Amino acid sequence: MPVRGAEETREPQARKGEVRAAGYDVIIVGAGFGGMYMLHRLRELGLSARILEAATGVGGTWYWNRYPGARCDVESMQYSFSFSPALQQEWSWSERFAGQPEILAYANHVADRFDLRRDIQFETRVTAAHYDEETRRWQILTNGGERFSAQFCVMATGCLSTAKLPEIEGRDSYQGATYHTGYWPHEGVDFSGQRVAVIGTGSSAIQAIPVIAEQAAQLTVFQRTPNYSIPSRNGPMTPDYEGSWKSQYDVRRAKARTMRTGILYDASDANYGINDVSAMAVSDDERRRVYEARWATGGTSFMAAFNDLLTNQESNDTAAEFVRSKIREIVRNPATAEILCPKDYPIGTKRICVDTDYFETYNRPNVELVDLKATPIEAITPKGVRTAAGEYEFDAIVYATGFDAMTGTLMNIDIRGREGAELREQWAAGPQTYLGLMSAGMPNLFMITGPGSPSVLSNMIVSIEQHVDWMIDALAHMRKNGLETIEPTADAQAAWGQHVNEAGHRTLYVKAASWYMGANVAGKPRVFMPYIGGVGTYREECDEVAAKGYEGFVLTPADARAVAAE
Ligand code: NA7
Repeated sequence: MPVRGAEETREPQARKGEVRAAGYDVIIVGAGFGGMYMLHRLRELGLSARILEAATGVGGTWYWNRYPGARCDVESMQYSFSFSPALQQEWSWSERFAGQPEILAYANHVADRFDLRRDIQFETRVTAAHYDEETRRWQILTNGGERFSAQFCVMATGCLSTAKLPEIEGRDSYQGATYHTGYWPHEGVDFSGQRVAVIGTGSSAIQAIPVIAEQAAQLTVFQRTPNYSIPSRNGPMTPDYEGSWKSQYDVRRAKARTMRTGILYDASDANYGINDVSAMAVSDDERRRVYEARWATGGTSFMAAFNDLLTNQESNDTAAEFVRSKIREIVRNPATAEILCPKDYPIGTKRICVDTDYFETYNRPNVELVDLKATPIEAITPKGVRTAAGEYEFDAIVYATGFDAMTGTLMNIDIRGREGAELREQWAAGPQTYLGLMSAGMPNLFMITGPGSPSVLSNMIVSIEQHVDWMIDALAHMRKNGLETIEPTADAQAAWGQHVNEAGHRTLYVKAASWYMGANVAGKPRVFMPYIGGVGTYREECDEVAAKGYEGFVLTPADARAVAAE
């Protein structure tokens, strides 16, 4: 059966004794930006689709990550959908970098504006997806025991959606309140008058710490690895800035899609804020001037100060040293400043952080920093945290300890393809994908921003739109040509995996024990999971594959079974 239209029957024939599953052309897992855009485009194509979403609302990562200070580090004018000219004109952002509540409001606006909710089933967690070779359909199971059947299954499950608590002895014995930044209570938390611990100093902690410090009586930060962080210089959106984007959105969005990260760091600059010069090609004074200017502008554009910061150790050292000099300038206590200075991995190889008053917060009298390298945590106790230096008592512990990134959520679903082969087993040594879009042996199972695509190294919304558009084109092609299944060949997948790996190893990224490398989860294979080739290059690679008749994929005609059966 080819890709069917909405007008055709939805219900697959139930086999004898089998509970009949609700049938769709496509089941989408997740109602974040990826899932919502996919649903919208599928409707345009005339396919029936349903989103299954564990949360009570849309927004994905912005639904869950409600910790104080949560904010996007891509500018709002760019961290937004481009597919609808009307949407991008009518929505107004209040700040240069929007906070979580505003991004969640935007996600809800998108859901309402495109009437998406009627095809979203909330509070429904997908626990299994099994491919039935006989019917050539995915059988999808949920935590509520519901069953769905679909010709296609799209995993829009996000890259950072499985929060990770640290494996510390005695964690469950603690009697105070505990929170994880990735599962923050909807009603918020009032830390007034409390002694609060924050464990972890990644992006989430760096955003949360200055805000919690203002409220709590005492804040103690437990740091294992210091992070490089650049001030965001966030501020209110100005009518001029908004107007300059809205009047040139088409041109600017088109350009952004060709950039390495999918972001224009400075839309008014001839080179879009990328300084295409080696850090070693300029004098010490000039280099310092460039870094000072980037520091003053703020945000992740700091890493575009020179063109080899992520490939040349010597160049990287100059940027790292500049940031350390800033930390030493800002933090008044020299011993605390030294603990906050990252020294043992290149800048940018763990995700560069962007903050508002992070280092300044350590000048507050109610904030203390504990260096876990010097005094490791021995246990969580009923009253607090015990390190090699003694016990600290707290009213609340905030775990800002990150995620089982990029693969965790997919590996938690029991996904089985042809001959019952399990994704978990196939990915045991690291994720195996072709273009980060599909995995061999899993026909008609797509991943939005899967491992092996630029994903977390890019503006996620740019990457989401590109993936969804590619998938929609593939489905339209299948429909037009009477094709029923699509899946990558093992050879194409292996070659892509090698390409992703080689690209990663040409950079300094592989020198850091980061979540990009799976290093934050015990036993997880150390593989550089995202594709560093760049959003623009990657788009060309995907388009070329499609132009060559979906090179590296096997597409099966609807009547192949009849032929095979004869
Ligand atoms: P991250 O960036 O993974 O940060 C987690 C932090 O928690 C990091 O500082 C870790 O130290 C620390 N951590 C983890 N386990 C422990 C234990 N057992 N003891 C002490 N400290 C620990 O997660 P975030 O949520 O901040 O950010 C994730 C992404 O979300 C971010 O990059 C943005 O893309 C949005 P470590 O570095 O492992 O020594």
